[in-house]
Amino acid sequence: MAPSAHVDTFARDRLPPPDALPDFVFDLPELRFPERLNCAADLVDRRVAAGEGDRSCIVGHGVHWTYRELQEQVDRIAHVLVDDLGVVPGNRVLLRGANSPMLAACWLAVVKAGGIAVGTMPLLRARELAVIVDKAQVSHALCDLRLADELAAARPACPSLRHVLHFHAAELEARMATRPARFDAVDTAADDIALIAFTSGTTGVPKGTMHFHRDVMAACACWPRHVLRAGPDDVFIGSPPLAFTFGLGGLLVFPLAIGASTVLIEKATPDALLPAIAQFRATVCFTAPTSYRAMAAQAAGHDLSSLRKCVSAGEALPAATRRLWKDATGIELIDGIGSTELFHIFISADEQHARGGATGLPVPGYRAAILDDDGRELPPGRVGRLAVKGPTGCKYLADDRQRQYVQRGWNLTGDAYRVDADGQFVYQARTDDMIVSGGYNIAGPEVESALLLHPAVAECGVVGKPDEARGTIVKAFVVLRPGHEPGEATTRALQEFVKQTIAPYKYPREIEYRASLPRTETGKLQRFRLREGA
Ligand code: 3UK
Repeated sequence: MAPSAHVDTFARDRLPPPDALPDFVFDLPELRFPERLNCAADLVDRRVAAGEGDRSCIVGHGVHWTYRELQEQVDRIAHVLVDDLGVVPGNRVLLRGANSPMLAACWLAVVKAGGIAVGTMPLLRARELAVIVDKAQVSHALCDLRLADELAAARPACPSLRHVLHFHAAELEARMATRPARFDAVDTAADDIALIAFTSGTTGVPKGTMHFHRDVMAACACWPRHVLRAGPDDVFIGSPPLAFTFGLGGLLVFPLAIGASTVLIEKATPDALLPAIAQFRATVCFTAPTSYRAMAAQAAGHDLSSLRKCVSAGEALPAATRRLWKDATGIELIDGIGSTELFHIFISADEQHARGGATGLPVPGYRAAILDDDGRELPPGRVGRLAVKGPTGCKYLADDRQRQYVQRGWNLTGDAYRVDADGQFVYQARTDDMIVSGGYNIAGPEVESALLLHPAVAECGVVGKPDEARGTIVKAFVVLRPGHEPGEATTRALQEFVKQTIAPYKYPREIEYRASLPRTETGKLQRFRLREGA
């Protein structure tokens, strides 16, 4: 290993022990990295040095920066961090804000200065922020002024947090104006930690996943290059927060890696995303399956002619949603499963390989297998635990759950999957979401996919409900489309429809109607909350 540039070795000292690390495989020529690498410098400075500084880079929040302009913002922020706030390589710097060009510049500045960026979801409350600050022993924070309150409320519980600086017409910009426009990137080792991304953690303390500078560049070399295949003239847009690695990759790191441009909008609900695609002539869109479903219903009123590639991730893409989007826009969705632990997508299908109901094939650079409970590889057709390895992998910050996620060198994502004869990986459910009813194994998402084919269903969630006679029954929570009424007749129609679509024993014995379903900020259905309500 090349010598670390980190003066503060807190994170490095808390990497998992060698025997708890996943296997790392680098079997593509583009996965050979130099010993010293600063991913922020690689993404921004290299482009400017290559004479492409005038290319359009980041748009949003009333600004439009070229690569050269972004570089200047990043360098001034890096100077503020180092000269004014005393950030040393290895310090954890918390970032808080909705997606915006400034938030992106702050991320790049922290990483360029050798710090470790700790992104946080905009909706987090003081209590949740305090847990993250404590776990990562965060020393500094850059925070959007409009989100200052919760962080301020957290501070009494955050003794490690010495400096908070606000941005967006605030102190950070005032200080930037006094600092030099050029900053030399800290000469980090390729395996110095660049970021800690916390998992959304539906239960328990969130896990901090650590990623090296090398991991960020490895992610760029795999899925974007081999599956997405966007180009320098593409304009990226989407909804996932930069604090979520789906958003960090799709809306910042991947476009910069190819010299493309990215639109960072603060509010990216389906209603807001559609007009933004038209306004910015966006060509590549990243969002979650439910967002595509909602946008498909309204697509006709918007000019989406600029769009050419649409990526769905975060949860399983139902075949019905793929069809709706194709009918509305003519575009075949690119589905991909990724995780915070692996940084980004590792199984996916491009437009040519897309097949309704299947996620796709292992992304070049990654290997995937289906294992039984004893870790033995299962043949095609059998449902088991999804296992993955590649150039990136799980490295939790001081967390015993490392030995659950990583076993025998494989990353176990917690998903039940099956491989079909054609090699396509087919999602079943989260392993702990499989419903066992009347002796049958039923995957909730399969029942959801069937319900979504019915024209009355806008959204739905299917869980197991404890039942005296059967142990567990299949229960569906359904949001109806406008013009459809809840009631006995609708319930019977939906049940009959499911029985006609998939094996009859999987039909929901109980259906409850809701105005909306509980979702995380990353677009995932919170099944545990539905189960509590069942
Ligand atoms: C589920 C999917 C079926 C699956 C993520 C792309 O979602 C991301 O990261 P998280 O850590 O969650 C990981 C889990 O989410 N999942 C994600 N995508 C799919 N299930 N089909 C999909 N296409 O349970 C997985 O284990 O929040 C996604 C890129 C980066 C990410 N961090």
